[in-house]
Amino acid sequence: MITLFELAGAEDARRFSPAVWRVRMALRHKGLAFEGRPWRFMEKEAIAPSGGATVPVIIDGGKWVRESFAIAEYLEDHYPDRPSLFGSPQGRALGRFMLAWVDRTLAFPVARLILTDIFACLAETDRDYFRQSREKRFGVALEQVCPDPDAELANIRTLLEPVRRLAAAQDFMGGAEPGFADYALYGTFMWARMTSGRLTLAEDDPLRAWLARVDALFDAEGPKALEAAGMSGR
Ligand SMILES: N[C@@H](CCC(=O)N[C@@H](CS)C(=O)NCC(=O)O)C(=O)O
Repeated sequence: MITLFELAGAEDARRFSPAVWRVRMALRHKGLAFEGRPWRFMEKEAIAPSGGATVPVIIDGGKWVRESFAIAEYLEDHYPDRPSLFGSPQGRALGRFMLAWVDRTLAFPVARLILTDIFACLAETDRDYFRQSREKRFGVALEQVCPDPDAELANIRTLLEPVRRLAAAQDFMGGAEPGFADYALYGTFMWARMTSGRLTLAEDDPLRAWLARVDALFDAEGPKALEAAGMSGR
C-alpha cells in the first residue's frame, strides 16, 4: 500500500495542498491503493527521508518519492499496465507545461486571494511558521497581501483564459480523456475550495463544466473531500 503525506489544516479532513491534490487524483486515476497520512508544516522530520521539506511525498514499497511531477512520472513508469496519466509523449509534455504554468502564473495570484483564509484553517502549531514564511515570501503582513480581492479575482479570471479555451474546445485539458494536466490545474481549485470561498468562476465560464467533469471522477473524490472538511456548497 502506498503512503501519501498530505498537508492538513487544524482538522485532519482539511487536506488543502494543491500539489498533494495532483498526486491524490493521479493515484486514483491509476487505481492504486493508498493511505493518505495527514501532515503539518511543523512535521518536517517525518518527511526528511524524502530528501526535501515539502509535500507531496509518497512511500511505495520502501521507496520515497517527492515533487508532484516526479511522483506522476514515477507512477506512470512503475505502473504502466494501469490507466495512463499522460496518454502519449505529447500528453506528458502537456502535463509538464500545465504544472509549470500553474506554478509560475496562477499559484501566486490565487495564494494572494486566499492567504488569510488558509491561515485561519491552520493548526495552531503551524501558524507562526506559516505567517513568518509567507510574510517573507510576499514582503508584507498576511493581512496586507491582498488589499483588493475583487481586483485579484478579476486578474485570476483573466489569467485563466488559456485553460478556459481548452475547456471550451474539449472535455479535458488533453482532449477527450482526463489526465495529469487536469489534475495539475484541479489541485489549485481544490486548494481554494478547501480553505476559502473566494475563487469563483463566472456563470458562463466554460471552466465550470470542466470543473464539474473532474469533480465527477473517481466516485466524486474532490466533492467528498470538500464535504468531509465542511466546505461543500461554497
Ligand atoms: N513543486 C512542488 C511544490 C511542493 C510544495 O510547495 N508543497 C507545499 C504544500 S502545497 C509544502 O509542502 N510546503 C511546505 C512549506 O512551505 O514549508 C511539487 O509540485 O510537489
